[in-house]
Amino acid sequence: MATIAMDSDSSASSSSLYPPPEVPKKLHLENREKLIKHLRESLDSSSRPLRGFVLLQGGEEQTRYCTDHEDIFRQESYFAYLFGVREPGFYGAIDVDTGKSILFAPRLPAEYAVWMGEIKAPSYFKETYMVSMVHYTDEITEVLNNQYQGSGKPLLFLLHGLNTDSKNFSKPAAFEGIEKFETDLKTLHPILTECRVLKSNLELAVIQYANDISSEAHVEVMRKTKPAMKEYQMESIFLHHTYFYGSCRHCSYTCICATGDNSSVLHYGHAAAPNDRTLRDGDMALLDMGAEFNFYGSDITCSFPVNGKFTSNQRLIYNAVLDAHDVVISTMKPGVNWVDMHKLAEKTILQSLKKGSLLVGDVDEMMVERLGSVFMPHGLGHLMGIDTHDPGGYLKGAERPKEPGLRSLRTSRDLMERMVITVEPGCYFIDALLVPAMESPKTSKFFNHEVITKFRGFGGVRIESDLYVTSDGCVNMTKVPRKIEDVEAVMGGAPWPIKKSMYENGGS
Ligand SMILES: [Mn+2]
Repeated sequence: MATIAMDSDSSASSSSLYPPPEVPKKLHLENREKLIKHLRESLDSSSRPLRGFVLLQGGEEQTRYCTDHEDIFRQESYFAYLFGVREPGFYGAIDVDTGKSILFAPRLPAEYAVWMGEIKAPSYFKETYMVSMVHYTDEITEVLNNQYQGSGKPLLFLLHGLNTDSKNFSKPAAFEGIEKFETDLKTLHPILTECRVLKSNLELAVIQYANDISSEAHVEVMRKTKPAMKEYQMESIFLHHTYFYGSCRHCSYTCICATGDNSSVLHYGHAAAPNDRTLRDGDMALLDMGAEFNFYGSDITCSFPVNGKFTSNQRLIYNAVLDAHDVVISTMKPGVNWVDMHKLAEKTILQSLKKGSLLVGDVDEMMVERLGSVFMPHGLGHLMGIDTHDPGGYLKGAERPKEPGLRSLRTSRDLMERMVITVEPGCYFIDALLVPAMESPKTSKFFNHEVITKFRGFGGVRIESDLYVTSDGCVNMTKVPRKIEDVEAVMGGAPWPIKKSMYENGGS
């Protein structure tokens, strides 16, 4: 299979990223050490004893409705962060006193070996996941009591807290015999969530691979896209490339493969709009697709004309969004506030729309009336990691902004070194927002009604990259063609990354 990766013919499918790297389980060991350090500091600062166990329950296998069809299991994200366990039905504990980690594996029935394969011994899991010991889930009460050094009932720190994107709560561990323990539902969630916000070097390396393989797959899709294709064929090329070369069995989210007016539907691609339109010459495509590698995700959007050549109207909207994307990235560094970055992106887009004669009047006045949210109703970007919308966007007590556009932001925080965050400005022509704004006495005056009418049905453009914040700036982990000349060159068959000499020689 190695010859596939070696293939240097740029017209055939190939990958320089095959085979995918082995991810060291030390990544999760480091995550556990980081949690215990921060948990101890927190307990110490409130004069509480450094005693008890962090206890998490891993994910369970799910079946389809009443049937026995099992969906492919994907580990619960907090459990994946701390233990990296890929199998369902586990519990995991960490001793706050000693830092020792214990996995509890499900005791599988003998017939498992007939239908599912070898039943692995506890020693296998101990070695694979680099934990101090492994027992069975029916031994939790006994083992934790034996390990406990203090007096009275042992204390369990359980995971309970709000996910500010879904509004769901994480489910605290439950098991037979839990009444024999003291439980604390408050302490763990904010500390563990904050650990996930700032990425380690190993985490960054995994996210970089997810970005590399997804970037390469986006380029592959760009090269193969032609009018008369179906949207799902673009999705299929992406899925094949990331799985075949990158071993990515999961995506970070459902692929959005929107063309024509569909590209103004922000969450297109769901079951009721399943990427099934036929591409027409002259359409823009908006492809938001990201693969997941070893639990960690990527979240990338490319927009391009399906026939490979931008029209002047497509150039105008595309460059408005690209300027916003670029100016935000060049401004990002620790201490910069994310709401300010959102407004910077909005303002940049409004200025371009004014320059292109779609809008008239004073841009600052447009900002006061929140006109930017008519064209970009979603937030500028979000924290990303094991979850596409990684938790920690709103610290305890932090309020969501209330204004249109800003209230869609998944974080209002100041940037910190080692955060991974997406930058995804967009400009869409959504009738449901555009028509009321054009009719409103407050905002009607800003529209050049004659010009903007020509953009009805245009769809939209989004450009999305994944960034990590460094001590004095940020690094773009996404490596896809962005400049119009690069997009057109790659779609015309040029290699990616573009070789400088191509331009010097007057193009391909
Ligand atoms: Mn995103």
